[in-house]
Amino acid sequence: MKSTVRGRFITLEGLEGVGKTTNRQCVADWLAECGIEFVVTREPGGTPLGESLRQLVLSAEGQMQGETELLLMAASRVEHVARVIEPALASGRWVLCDRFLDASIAYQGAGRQLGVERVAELHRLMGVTLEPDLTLLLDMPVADGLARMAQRGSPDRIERETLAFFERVREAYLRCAGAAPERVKVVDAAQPLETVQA
Ligand code: Z5A
Repeated sequence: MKSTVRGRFITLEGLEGVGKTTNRQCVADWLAECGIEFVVTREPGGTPLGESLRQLVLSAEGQMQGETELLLMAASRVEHVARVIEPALASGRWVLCDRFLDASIAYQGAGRQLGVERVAELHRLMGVTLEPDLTLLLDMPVADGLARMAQRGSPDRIERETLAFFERVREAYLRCAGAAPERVKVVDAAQPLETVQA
């Protein structure tokens, strides 16, 4: 009997405006050219409940406790892993995901200053132990990413955060890359798009 080879899990990470969505399409095109079956998805989101949670967490008016924000991100992730990511990988399809746990480490752990270890521990308690096989971290100076975003429509609740918040997020992402260099590959996202994609 033919056994199914487990798919690979690829994530895209980085600050707003670094080009995750743009480059996700490039990776998807490359996988298709290679004849690999894959699923494209995102966080928060990726399931009907996850998309509702995304709407709630990004568009809420006024203040939200950092812990509440973390729990909503994590709730979306639990559903996503169980209903979309794990089944796809088990059936041999690759998964290309716009943001995953590293985003909670960076935004809630460092940006909101809830503590990186606390975020990791919460996920362990919930049984989210899945790690990407490859993470493409698109990195560029915070101000440049925000300038790209300024050309877009009105910012969501998190996009309205301070420069200091985003600097903490960027530093945390770079620390993740330093701690797991075989998994997390840093791409200089300030370069022209063709260079980034190459
Ligand atoms: N969040 C969190 O806090 N905790 C978590 O656990 C998770 C998420 C999972 C939603 O994420 C928010 O949720 C996000 C983090 C938080 N909050 N914020 N703020 P998202 O991924 O959906 O939203 P985003 O980060 O704001 O992504 P985005 O707005 O779609 O940006 P992007 O995908 O990185 O960039 P893009 O849309 O591909 O490109 C932006 C523009 O730059 C566009 O006009 C491109 O044509 C242009 N671009 C791209 N690359 C280049 C190059 N190389 N040169 C020139 N111009 C370029």
